[in-house]
Amino acid sequence: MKEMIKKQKELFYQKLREVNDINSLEALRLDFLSKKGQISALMKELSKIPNEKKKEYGQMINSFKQELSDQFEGRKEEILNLQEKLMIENTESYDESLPTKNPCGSYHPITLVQRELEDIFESMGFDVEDYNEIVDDYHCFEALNIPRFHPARDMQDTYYLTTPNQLLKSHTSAAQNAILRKYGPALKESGRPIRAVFPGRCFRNEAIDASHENTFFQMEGIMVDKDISISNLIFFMKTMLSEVFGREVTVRLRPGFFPFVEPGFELDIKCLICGGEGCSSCKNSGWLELCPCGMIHPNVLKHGGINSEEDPFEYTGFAFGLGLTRLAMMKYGVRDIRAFNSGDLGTLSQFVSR
Ligand code: FA5
Repeated sequence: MKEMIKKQKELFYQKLREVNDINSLEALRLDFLSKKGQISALMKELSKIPNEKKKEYGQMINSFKQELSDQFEGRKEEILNLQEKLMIENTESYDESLPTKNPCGSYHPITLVQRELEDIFESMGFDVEDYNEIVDDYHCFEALNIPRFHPARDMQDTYYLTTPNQLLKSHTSAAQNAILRKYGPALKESGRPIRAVFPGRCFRNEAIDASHENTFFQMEGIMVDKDISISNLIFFMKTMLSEVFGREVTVRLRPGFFPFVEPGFELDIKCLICGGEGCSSCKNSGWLELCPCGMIHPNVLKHGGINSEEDPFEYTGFAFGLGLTRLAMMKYGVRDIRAFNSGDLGTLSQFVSR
């Protein structure tokens, strides 16, 4: 019996060495491990030997069977790995320098316009500042000369939080007081003018249409120094617009009321979608309100700690609140403001800053 098992083992290993593919491995497995295979034949031989030897030989056959199973599994894995390697070497050639099929991310058009504007203003000596999206009533309204119950609050239908006095920023002007307080000391001590822009996301409970969103971006800017006048304001607005559009654009300045500026203006841009003919983007008026602005109201400068009671006009300044989302519409020819918050990559990934 021992001799028979030894011979079968030798035969098995000899045949296993010759096996190179999965089909012949399977044939070998059936030859040894199937019901009619060599192991079953050895088991049948077991019935012919004396009882006292049956246990010993039975264990030998079983451990041989286990050895075969392990060998089959090992060889199967080797063959599959080899096949995969050959497939990669022979058929799966690839060129590392080709562009990937996975599309790369791109900047949102508003981010592109915002960064371009930041560069323009930085080149004119402005600091770029950031501010919270949740603000309090004082910064959003009171510090801007809009006391509680003043009708001007109705101009912005605001999202109030359940926490008392807290709201989602309805305009970037809410940061004016913090900026005045931050840069005021340097203005007074070393005469460094306050020049800052502060972009941010704004929220209003708007009736949404092609040019109104409930979540949109503005970029606020202020400049405060001695003898700042409307001429300075107009100069900076013109420079900013011609830089960002890369050409002259037609604008108009008309009186506008905002409690935090005096005098106040509306700066409109001739609609670049229809060329002033009238379309849904400009509500058929040919013009789009883009950048209200004006001379900072003395009360705002007082709240910001800039001027004293004794000399309320020692320093003067201008402020503007550019509609960044609308600017992106005009710059990129986007007819409907809703495209910006749509998450539609087909639309949003096609813009590149010049
Ligand atoms: C303001 O928010 C003032 N804080 C701006 C300001 C700053 C005036 C400093 C004077 C001095 P207004 O509500 O008009 O003003 O908004 C300013 C600009 O933001 C608008 O001209 C427009 O371009 C944009 N804007 C306003 N509401 C929306 C909206 N719902 N969707 C998209 N853009 C809007």
